[in-house]
Amino acid sequence: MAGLNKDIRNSTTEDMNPEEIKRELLLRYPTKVGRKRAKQIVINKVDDKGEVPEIQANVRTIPGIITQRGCTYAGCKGVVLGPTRDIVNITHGPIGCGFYSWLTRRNQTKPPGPEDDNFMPYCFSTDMQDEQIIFGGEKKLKQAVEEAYNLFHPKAISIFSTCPVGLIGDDVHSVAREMKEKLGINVFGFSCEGYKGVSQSAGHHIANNGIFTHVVGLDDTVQEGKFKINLLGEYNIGGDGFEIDRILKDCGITVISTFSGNSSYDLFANSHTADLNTIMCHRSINYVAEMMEKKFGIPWIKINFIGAQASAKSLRKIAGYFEDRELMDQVEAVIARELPLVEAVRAEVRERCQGKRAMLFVGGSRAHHYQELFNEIGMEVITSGYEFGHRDDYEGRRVLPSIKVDADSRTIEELHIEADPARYNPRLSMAKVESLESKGIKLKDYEGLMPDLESGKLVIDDISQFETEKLIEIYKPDIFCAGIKEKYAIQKSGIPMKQLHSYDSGGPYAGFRGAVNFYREIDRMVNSKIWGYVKAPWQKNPELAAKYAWE
Ligand code: CFM
Repeated sequence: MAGLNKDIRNSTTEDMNPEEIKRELLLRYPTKVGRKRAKQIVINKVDDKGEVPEIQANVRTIPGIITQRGCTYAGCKGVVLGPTRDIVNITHGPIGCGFYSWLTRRNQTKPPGPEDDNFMPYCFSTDMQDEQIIFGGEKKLKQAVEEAYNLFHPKAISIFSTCPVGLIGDDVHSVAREMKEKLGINVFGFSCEGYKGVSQSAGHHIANNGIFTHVVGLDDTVQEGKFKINLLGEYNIGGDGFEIDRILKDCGITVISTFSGNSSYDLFANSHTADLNTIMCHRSINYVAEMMEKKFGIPWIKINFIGAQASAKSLRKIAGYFEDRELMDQVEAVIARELPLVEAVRAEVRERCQGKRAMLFVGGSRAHHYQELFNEIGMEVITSGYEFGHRDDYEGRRVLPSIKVDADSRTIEELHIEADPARYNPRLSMAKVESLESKGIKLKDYEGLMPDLESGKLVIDDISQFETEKLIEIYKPDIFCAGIKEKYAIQKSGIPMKQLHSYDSGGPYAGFRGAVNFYREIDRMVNSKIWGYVKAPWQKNPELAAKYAWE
């Protein structure tokens, strides 16, 4: 416990010095490692212009540190493409990669009818063996694609590369081209080998590039609906997407496609006919929004349906974008209809949760979004951070020009996109853009996590297991939010732990009904007496006493 004086541990957060806590976290590391981590552990400071300090992010995890990050394959196959029900997603690799990325993320789907395909209950893999690793796996991959086609006759098949595929040099793209020709359906591959980037974030980018190149824009059918949007970066974890769809539908807003919760191949193909892209999770999907804007002229705005107030704000923002009186009235009517129940539960729960403290370390967007929900029930977020967010997710998109492109980011292709000669249709004139901005509707903008977190709070990127345990010891939070890798170690220390990736078995937490679910769940967790019993009686009051013989 060198360096940590007793007073820190026994005091409350108010009189804890964040500098001292940061020093304590770094103390155990070798000097060089400590220097590196110091750039990723930042004391937040928000000035009146909303400027925040720089944090280092999206860099390699230091070897030897236990990170909570996932791999590039996970980001591509598991996160972005996985929730699409009618593409046969084949993992080209050893069986473990496919098996452990199968249905663990709780992304739900609902095919419109019994005739519609849903391949989610299946796990497709080439199950690579030594023979393929040594002599090449393309032959087995072709067989797998053909077998899947013969069994299911899907609209599309996609191939995901795992680490060995890149190491042995299998060309998944040429296999995809060949099979596309042979079978007459869309077949496309992803070079998303696990090692390709520093985290799953690289996989998001690769997935965005692939889906944009191979699917978006294939179907020009104009759908009915006055206000047509895409919902980007919403993955229907625990049914979040269903709740958002319910609200949008009641407002009279048509969702052309969601990327990619509850999505289908045809919806992606038609998504370029929407008039607005709304982004929930900026980290995983901003590339698609940018490319759609360049190619088809569709503007994008950031929205957030986590939190009742945030949901109301997002609906108003969408209505504001369309500048339509009727839509604005309908949005207000929906908000007025939904809020009374939310408010009633919030008031009840707030009484019991007020002043309690949460720590949030999740992915690349939820560590930010969920602060709203905690604040609504009077809880304070005391430290927060992403596993794999980039600087823009922390500090806001204004820092984009100053982000250095390092060797690790260069391994991921930046597509060169130009306006589509026939289909580019800028939805907004310059005058309209200005009028929207004057009303506070900023296009292509994301503020990031740090401006919304109080000054003086620690922001930690790619938190390690050691740092997690240390922080828990120091802060003794009332709840810790992260994922399955952290869950049991935290619970063993007597702190309730809520998974904000899979939601444990709960959800939805988005939208208005989701907010009610979340308030109740957190209330149950932070006010449960069970955590007081984690220490066995003999750990608290030893029953055996003894004396040395000579005493
Ligand atoms: Fe976006 Fe996600 Fe997240 Fe993410 Fe994820 Fe997830 Fe997440 Mo887990 S796409 S960045 S790669 S909001 S799987 S649904 S919960 S880490 S904060």
